[in-house]
Amino acid sequence: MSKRIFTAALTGAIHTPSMSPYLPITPKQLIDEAIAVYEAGGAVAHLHVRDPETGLPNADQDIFREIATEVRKHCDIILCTTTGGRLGEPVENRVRVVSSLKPELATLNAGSLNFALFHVANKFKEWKHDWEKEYLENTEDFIFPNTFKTLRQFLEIFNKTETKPEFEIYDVGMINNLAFAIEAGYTKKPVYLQFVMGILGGIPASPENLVFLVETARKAIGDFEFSVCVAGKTQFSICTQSLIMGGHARVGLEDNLYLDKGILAKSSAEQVTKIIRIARELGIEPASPQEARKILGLKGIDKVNF
Ligand code: KMH
Ligand code: ZN
Repeated sequence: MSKRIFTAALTGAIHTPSMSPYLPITPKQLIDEAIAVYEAGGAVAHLHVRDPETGLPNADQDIFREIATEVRKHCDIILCTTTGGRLGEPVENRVRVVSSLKPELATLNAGSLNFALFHVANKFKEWKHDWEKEYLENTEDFIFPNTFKTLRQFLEIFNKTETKPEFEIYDVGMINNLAFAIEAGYTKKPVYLQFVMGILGGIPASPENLVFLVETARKAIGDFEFSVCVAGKTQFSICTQSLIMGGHARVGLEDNLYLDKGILAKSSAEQVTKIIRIARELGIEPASPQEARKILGLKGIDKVNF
């Protein structure tokens, strides 16, 4: 039986509170979501934090710690903390969560891109908070900075804390960046890649492009574990393709607010339940957090600092 890792990205920094009443904002909501994802069969919860009053994504270390500590009391789900943070968060703030919590797994964005969400702003008429419209519109001119220097400096910290990087690959050239980082000795194989498809500014989400990404990475890197996440409505179909290709899958409200056409997901756990139902039809079972730790070669929950 082939076991795969199902990750849920709980809240992210892309969607804003006006887009869905179900987007988790407060520490309590994020804690409940992580536990619900575990109960639905998810092995990993990808975590961003937000200001509990305004919903603005931030990098508040106390909130990260509160959530991680509380989730750990209830279950052994792997927490994959973001080092992407809010769009526009200074680079040093983004990586602080790795130094302080020493998580088993954290994202590491493998290249820079014009991370664009401005085209989404005009789909909404009413905003709950002042910041939302401008936050989205400003991305017309926003470069999400992940230079070679950032890559090197972040990896020095990851190596110290024995945190496994989940390399976020938004476009094919970023595979090259990662191959360079391995060659230069910044990080060691086997690496774990998250192909992020469908962000404006990155690679479009299509079956052909996923094949292209995986094949390019095989040539440049050799062996690796990979997962796929998709912004928007092809989330479930491309995640299914990833499973068929031997990969893992990430769902969650960070990437897609819907469960089906026109139906908002009430939680990331609902999306986890759906993708696991599809997986089982294909003879694929979800890996438990302990099995996921083995697959990814993680240091173990006893070595985190929370
Ligand atoms: N917040 C976005 C800029 C990550 O978590 O590292 C990208 C992101 C990736 O969410
Ligand atoms: Zn994220």
